[in-house]
Amino acid sequence: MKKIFVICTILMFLLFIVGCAKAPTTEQLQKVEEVKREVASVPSVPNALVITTFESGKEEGWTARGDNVKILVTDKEAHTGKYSLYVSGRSNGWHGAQIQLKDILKPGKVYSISVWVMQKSGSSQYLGLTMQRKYDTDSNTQYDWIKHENNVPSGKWVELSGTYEIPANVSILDLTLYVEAPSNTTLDFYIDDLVIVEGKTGFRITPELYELVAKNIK
Ligand SMILES: [Ca+2]
Repeated sequence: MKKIFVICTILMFLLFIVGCAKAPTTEQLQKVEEVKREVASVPSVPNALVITTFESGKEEGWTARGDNVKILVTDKEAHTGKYSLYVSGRSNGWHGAQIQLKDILKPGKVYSISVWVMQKSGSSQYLGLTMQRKYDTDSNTQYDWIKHENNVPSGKWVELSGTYEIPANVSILDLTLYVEAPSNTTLDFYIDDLVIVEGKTGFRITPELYELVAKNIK
């Protein structure tokens, strides 16, 4: 139980420090450094670099992907807490929501990424988590699938997760993580609880864990 409490305390810290950040600015990177120093003293806690829960009421670094696409922090649905990010106005498979990671992730490292998605179309849908990347060694922009799920049921939060490895000795020109719905160009969907940790062992936010954290805040 003590271990769980320590993890929750650190997670609470992460939720407030990193989760409230906006774009990956110098200010955010400084906050990330603060978080890294904090978690370094607890080896069992994953080395979280990015957490977005939308509980700040802001987009937390996410932007719309595609012309006329809209993103909105909403309290109509949430995987945990009160808020999630609602994506609408899509007109292409690759349209969706994205977050820029080029100043946060580093060459020669492997990362585990977890995000939760939900759609309410009334039928199962195909949703994907993809990395748009360009290294100095790439002649063109590349698109790496991290996790694509064919059957995301209507009305149910589903985790998209996987690992992403960046070669050593490259310069990162672009590294944009995004959620898309490749086969349904007009699908609206919701996103919540992105967590990126260094290493191959993933970390996910669950409603149970969130509740535990919420109790510790009081
Ligand atoms: Ca949330």
